[in-house]
Amino acid sequence: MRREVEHRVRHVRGSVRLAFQNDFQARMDWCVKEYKEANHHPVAAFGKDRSPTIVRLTSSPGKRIRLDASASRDPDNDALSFRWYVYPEAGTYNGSPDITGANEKVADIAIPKDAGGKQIHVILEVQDKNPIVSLFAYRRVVIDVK
Ligand SMILES: [Ca+2]
Repeated sequence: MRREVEHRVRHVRGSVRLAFQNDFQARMDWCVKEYKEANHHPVAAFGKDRSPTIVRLTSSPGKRIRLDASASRDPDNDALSFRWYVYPEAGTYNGSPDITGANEKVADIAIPKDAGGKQIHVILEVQDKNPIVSLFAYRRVVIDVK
């Protein structure tokens, strides 16, 4: 089973692969260790919203939108790192909107002037810095540009 899982994850790219492998290790730890000895997922917040739901925003070309994940937390009190990136395959805008502070808990995205009528998907990735194994949490922000 483990061999099959490892074979499959080779086909998944980048941090998603790491997230998957680390989830697997963390679940093994949950089976055999006390709560306080295992790592648990961070919670990615957008504004005050700590739910797992997709965030829906509306904006206009040329505007900037504040992306604030500072209410994110970790049940083990691990330090957190943050990454914001555009997921172009999911949206309808083909360019690369500029994100200032893409590796900070608070960032902002510039809505391109040619993005009118398009949809931009932004992913927030929160990673904990647990010494046992690092775990990830994600939020998706969907911006409809009028
Ligand atoms: Ca943790």
